[in-house]
Amino acid sequence: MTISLERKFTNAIVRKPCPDMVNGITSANLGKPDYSKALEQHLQYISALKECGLNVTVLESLNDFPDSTFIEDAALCTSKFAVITNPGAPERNGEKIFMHEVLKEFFSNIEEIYSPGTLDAGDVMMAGNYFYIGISERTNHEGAEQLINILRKYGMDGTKVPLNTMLHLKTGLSYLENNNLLVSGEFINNPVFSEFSHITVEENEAYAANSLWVNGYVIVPEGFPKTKLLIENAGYQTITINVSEFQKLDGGLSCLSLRF
Ligand code: CIR
Repeated sequence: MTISLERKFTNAIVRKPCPDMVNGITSANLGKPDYSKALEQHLQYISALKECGLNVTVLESLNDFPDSTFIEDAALCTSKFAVITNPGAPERNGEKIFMHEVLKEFFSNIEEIYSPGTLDAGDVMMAGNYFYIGISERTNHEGAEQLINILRKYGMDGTKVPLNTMLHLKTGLSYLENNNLLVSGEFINNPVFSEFSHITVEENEAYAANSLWVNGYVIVPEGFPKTKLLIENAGYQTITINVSEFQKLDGGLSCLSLRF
């Protein structure tokens, strides 16, 4: 099921990286991030979100959680409610504790995912009122089913998408609104996404499959010219930023913020 309504975001929440981010979880084999470069890149990211018209709330870093700058995984924000997730990596699970305080400033309806359900919101792709939920090493069936039940309470719905190799669903997919789906790797031929119009990312630019639509703009990671051109040819204005230090931790553009 696809919906072509284009949404408009007004807010973003980001979390400043902490010095211990250099010890974040990774499978990337790109070396350790440079903290001062990461701070600079994070400021560029905030500027890009502002350029797209968002009010950006910047949260203080959480020193005990190296991956907490990837705030997208700890909460899901929709037009009607927010969900505090139950992150699937044990060393990241405690990030959820800090989300209620933050979200209550913006949402009167706050839901939660409970154990044994686990869910990282990097596994959740929103397309209008319909949500695709990756079943991954971080998100289990129980967590996804809890989310689907929450969605139904608010007149929304969703479906599960088992992953093979990707870390998160949105590692390999980005919804660019207007029925356009940026798609890579294992998702290219997945029939679940066949109703979307595909913009297919080449294997050697796979990281750019996590580009970020915000209010008609698409923020694209620096260094992936073919994908940038494909997105521009589909009619979008792009903003390019360097997020190399976050890529070293398997993190992409969407992971670095909550948008609503
Ligand atoms: C992790 O492994 O959890 C972090 N190093 C990267 C999280 C990236 N988040 C995302 O794709 N939503």
